[in-house]
Amino acid sequence: MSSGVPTIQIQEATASHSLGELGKARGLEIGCAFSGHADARYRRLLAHHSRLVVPEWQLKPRFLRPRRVSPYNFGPCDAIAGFAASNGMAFHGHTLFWHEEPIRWAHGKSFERVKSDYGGFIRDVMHHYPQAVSWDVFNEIVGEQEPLRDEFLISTFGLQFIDYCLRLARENSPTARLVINDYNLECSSDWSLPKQDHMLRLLDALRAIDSPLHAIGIQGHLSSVYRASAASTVRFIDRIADLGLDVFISELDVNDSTMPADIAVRDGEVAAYYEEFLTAVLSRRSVKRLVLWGISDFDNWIVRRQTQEKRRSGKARPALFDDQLQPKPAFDAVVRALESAPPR
Ligand code: 9MR
Repeated sequence: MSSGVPTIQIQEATASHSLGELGKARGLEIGCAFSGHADARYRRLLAHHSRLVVPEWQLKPRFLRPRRVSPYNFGPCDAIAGFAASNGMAFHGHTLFWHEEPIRWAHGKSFERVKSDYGGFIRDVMHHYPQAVSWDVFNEIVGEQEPLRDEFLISTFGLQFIDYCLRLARENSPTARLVINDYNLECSSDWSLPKQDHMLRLLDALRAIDSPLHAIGIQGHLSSVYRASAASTVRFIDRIADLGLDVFISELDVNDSTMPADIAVRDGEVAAYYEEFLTAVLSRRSVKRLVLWGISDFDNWIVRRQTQEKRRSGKARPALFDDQLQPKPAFDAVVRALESAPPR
């Protein structure tokens, strides 16, 4: 991608199609989450396929500043942003708010206090990464059972807080695309279905007060236990598009926890899952970005056993490339889905 990238050897999987180029030809931005892993071959693989980098955890509020008195820990994320820049890749800010790793020191009791503490945090972080083309201003604020997640700032200050952060984000980066990102929006289980409505209700409310927002991130952690519904996701995407918003498939992977142990069968099922889901959602022109939550099994949160899904057997094989960085059937499946996507 950049002139600094060494020549790629034939046996390296990177010599094949570039997902980033395939996507670009269709107006679709292809990105990958990145842990900052130092391996040079892995970095080349990422640089070859991805046009956008998302730090996997190094930009999360509690990682950046666990205590009020802590200095900002920008170093690890700076290294990832530097990798992106030196390879001509864009950088996405994930995330300014996350219930799972909150910064309690910014949980003021009064809204004025929240504005100064949480608002100050948002300002500092956005000023540190002016190159970010987009921000997950909020990650995971909609509930399955309840319209908004029961989290201190959200349940205390509600829409006022969400609107405040979005406006502040726009003020600090007028050109960045602002995103609300969430999981299970693609899930077909009965218990998860209300989540789509909860998101649409939130979007209606934000629209009524003219909050700045550009896209909804549908994470797309496709599970073998709780199957995704491509059809329901497409209907949901259309409703988001009706509101004038873009959609990012923002954290795509396939959790193979209950798939057969036989590797060929498992890889085939993983590939089919990617292909079915992607072919359906990419048929919608409002889907403008696709981010893989790890391009390879070599460095992957599911392989690292950071998920809650219990494994029935075998080592996880959730990504497009294996732990030797060789392409799997899932890679060809994603290529086919990209090739069949209409231009946008
Ligand atoms: O993949 C990420 C993992 O390495 C981190 O340990 C974890 C906690 O910071 O977050 C994971 O990424 C999550 C993302 O930020 C939000 N959606 C769910 C992702 C998987 O848990």
